[in-house]
Amino acid sequence: MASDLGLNSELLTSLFTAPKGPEEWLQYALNEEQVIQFNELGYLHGIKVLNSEQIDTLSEQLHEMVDPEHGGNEFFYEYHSNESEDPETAIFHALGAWRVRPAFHDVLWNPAFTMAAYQLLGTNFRLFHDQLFSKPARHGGVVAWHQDFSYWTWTAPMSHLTCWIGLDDVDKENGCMYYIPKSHRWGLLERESLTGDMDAIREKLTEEQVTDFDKKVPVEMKAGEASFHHPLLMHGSYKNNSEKGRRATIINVFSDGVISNREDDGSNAPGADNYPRIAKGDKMGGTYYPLLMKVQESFGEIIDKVPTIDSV
Ligand SMILES: O=C(O)CCC(=O)C(=O)O
Repeated sequence: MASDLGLNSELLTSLFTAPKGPEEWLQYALNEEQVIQFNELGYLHGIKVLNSEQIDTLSEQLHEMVDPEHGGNEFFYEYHSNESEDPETAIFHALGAWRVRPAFHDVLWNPAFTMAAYQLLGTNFRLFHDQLFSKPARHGGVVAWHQDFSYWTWTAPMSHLTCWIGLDDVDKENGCMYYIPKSHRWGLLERESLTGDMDAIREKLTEEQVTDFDKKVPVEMKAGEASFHHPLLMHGSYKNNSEKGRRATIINVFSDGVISNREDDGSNAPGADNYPRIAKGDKMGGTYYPLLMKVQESFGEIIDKVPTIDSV
């Protein structure tokens, strides 16, 4: 019987190490221009967060979890061996790996991620959930254009952030993500099927917004690099027709203090039943929404040296 790694809120391995003091945190800090870019465009990319040992270990453990019979599979919030709606393509998508394999647990406390996330949220924050997306070579499916917050309206207020980390080099050929710069100012739109028609959302957009799709930016990065995006930023990824796989792990977080907006019968929150339950009006917290950043304890003495979304 596998154990639930989510019961631990400390590092389980030596793959990542916690900085020993405030000054050690500074090596991970984004600079002011990067924070300003995130604020203006709604995203930031090419931030190195994993070394080659970390990439290899995460990749091995992802490989184990792709087998649906792997130990610990009962802890996933969602698990789709193939979520693609197109019978010609495939896409593996699962939420909850942090409770199943130690490297995916510990990556949540990776200081290269937590420092940047703190700067882009401006607050202490908690894990909401993680995600795995793997597109096989030659027939990898699409992730249709969407805004992440359209899946999260059962939490409030909107103070969320997504970090996308590549386990492979990603480019236009193997189905990298694309962002629409500044679309985080569009407001919340209805959501469409995640792995169906790539362009379904366009029906809901104004002419000007449709034109903005011409400015879409491919998020090409090396393995081990991360991108960060705002919860309303429009993004998606095309097919992988290349000879290379395209694997990613994603960390979704929210500011400490976000509450549940979920009706107890789940009626206003399709999909929310998959997550550890928090009653409507209660703070999202506890074992399964661990606090990943405690600024005061970590580098409170030098907090002024660290640019954040509120200070730039
Ligand atoms: O990996 C992908 O292609 C999609 C990921 C995504 O939608 C996200 O990180 O929010």
